[in-house]
Amino acid sequence: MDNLNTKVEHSYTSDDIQVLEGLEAVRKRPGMYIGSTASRGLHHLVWEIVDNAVDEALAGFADTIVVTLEEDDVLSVLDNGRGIPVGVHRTTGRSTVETIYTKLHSGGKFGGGAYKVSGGLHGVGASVVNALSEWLEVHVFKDGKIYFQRFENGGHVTDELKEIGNTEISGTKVVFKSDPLIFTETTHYDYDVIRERLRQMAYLNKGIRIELYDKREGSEDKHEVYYYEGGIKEYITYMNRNRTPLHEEVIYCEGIEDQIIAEIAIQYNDSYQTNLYSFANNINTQEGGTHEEGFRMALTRIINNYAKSENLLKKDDEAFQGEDVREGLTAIVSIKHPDPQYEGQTKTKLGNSEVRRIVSNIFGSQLERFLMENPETARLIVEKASLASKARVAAKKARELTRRKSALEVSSLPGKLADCQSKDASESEIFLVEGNSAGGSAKNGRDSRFQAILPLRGKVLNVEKARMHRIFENEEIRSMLTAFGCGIGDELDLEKLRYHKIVLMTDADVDGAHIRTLLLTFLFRFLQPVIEGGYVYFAQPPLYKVTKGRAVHYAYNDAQLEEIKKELGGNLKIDRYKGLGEMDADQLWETTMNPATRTLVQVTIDDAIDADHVFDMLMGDDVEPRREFIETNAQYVRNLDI
Ligand code: TSJ
Repeated sequence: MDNLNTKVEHSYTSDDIQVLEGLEAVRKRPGMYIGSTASRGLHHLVWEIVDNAVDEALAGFADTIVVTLEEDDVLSVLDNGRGIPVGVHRTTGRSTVETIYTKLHSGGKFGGGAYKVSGGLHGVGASVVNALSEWLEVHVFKDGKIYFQRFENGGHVTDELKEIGNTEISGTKVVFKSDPLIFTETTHYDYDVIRERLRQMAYLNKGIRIELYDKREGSEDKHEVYYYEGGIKEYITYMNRNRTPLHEEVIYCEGIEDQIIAEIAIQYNDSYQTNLYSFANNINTQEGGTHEEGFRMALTRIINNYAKSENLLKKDDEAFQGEDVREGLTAIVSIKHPDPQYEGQTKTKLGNSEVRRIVSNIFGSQLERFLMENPETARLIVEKASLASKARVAAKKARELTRRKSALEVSSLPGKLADCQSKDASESEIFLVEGNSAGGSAKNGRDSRFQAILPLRGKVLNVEKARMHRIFENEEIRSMLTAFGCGIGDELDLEKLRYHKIVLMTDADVDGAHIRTLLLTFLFRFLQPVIEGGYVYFAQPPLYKVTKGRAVHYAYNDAQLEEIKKELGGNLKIDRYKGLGEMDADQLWETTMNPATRTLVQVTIDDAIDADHVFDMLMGDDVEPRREFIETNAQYVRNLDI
């Protein structure tokens, strides 16, 4: 009993000695009970006491908990519940209050069958707090009376539970001062740490009001009140506060089966991350476990079923994988279990196997119903999963291609490439030209010292537009990658890029816009640094040829055409170019390729997220946004290089 101060006058029975031996064990090895004796362990004392009050609220007998940081590192917790029973405890012959505070692991085993949520990870019992306190006082407000008991020096009873007055309220108040002999590093409570945890507790336990007061000197009387009628539903809104949700309403499901309460709340946002948090008995299960597994299973199953039954999956689309339906998802899975089992490295993985099925059933059936009743939201979710699925397949192909990169590297330059003489990338340009006839003009018209031409067959590309993985089987794409020489994906190396100007030279018609879109899409997804490096340009071929006698003028847009018409008066021959192929080599050089007279528009992307958005839109099944993009892609266009 070396650690126990025995100055308290009291005659011990054999029971007492047993009791004190229990508490002594806690003082000898506090780390075994509260993890550490540093700040973290100190705060565990607070969670422990608060958990008891939360249990009373969860049992339906309290709705308010008040936590107060007092002077001299004293902490108090008050609830408005029934008050701890004050009668004599059957097995100990002592009051229940005294029993809870002096018997190890007595938590949950008194008072008869109340639903108890604490006693989980750090639910070590009020007796542990008592054992590690310099002093601890309990007030019980019950049946019009106030009862009081005080413990000192690690759990020594100073006197038995006594009635000390009358009251109109009911509840339990615990005040304690942690023992500086144990918490040698610090006994100072961190307001922010306590505030964060109490807010989380309020989110996780809907309808409970939790107040926090800081009465310490210099604390400016800080004060918080947390109360969330919607519980984790509101938690999701809070978590997504800086994101853009895909649907307004948070999807919330709850149920109880075999005494296990499950609550799930989800909302999708326009990002690509997954934020999944799970809790068991208000403890964050960072390593996941059976409740998360049940959730994931149901989410994947229900969204796939829904997509299939509503014919939202095309017939050769593969089923969504888990990661597809979790992209952009913020989710909370919270369960309450009378006997939770924890596993894993940090004992934060829920192990109870029955929970898998229970969460899956509760969430699955309610999500299914939600999707049926909210087809608009359901459609958005399925579309999001569909894009994620396509991106996953494409990324896989890209990785495979990267692995075969060496094969690509050694392979000689593509036969269709008319390369330039210069080996200096900084002065070299490559024109990606749609169609063979335009390719011919470009080859003949170019300055071969620094201009390379790669003709692409647009039709082939066009047909495959929605199938990213086919793109890597596509000869045209492979030719481009070989010509660029910089690799792709993780292994992309701009140092190896063979041309510092990649010029997309396409017709000014719908087909041209399509191939341009497709090329951009491909570049966005797989060669983003090349765009960001400012290496990608659009050529600007003229739309009109205006001939007056022997003089030829070119107009690049309708406004210019009007100007030229005004300037030159009547008797003009105006030809509208339908494609690059209508120009001969000299015209193409003069109007579009000659650095002295041409206009190039540099393509830039401010950030990858915007680019992804554009990609999604381009790759989506909706024709309309894709068309709009083509019309307004000047948004992504910055410098003019004239
Ligand atoms: F345990 C504790 F001391 F840490 C603690 C317990 C601390 C605080 C702040 C509150 C509580 C607590 C315990 N609040 N409310 C209760 N309720 C009971 O202990 C209780 C009351 C009545 C009955 C009953 O069956 O009538 C059963 C119980 C468990």
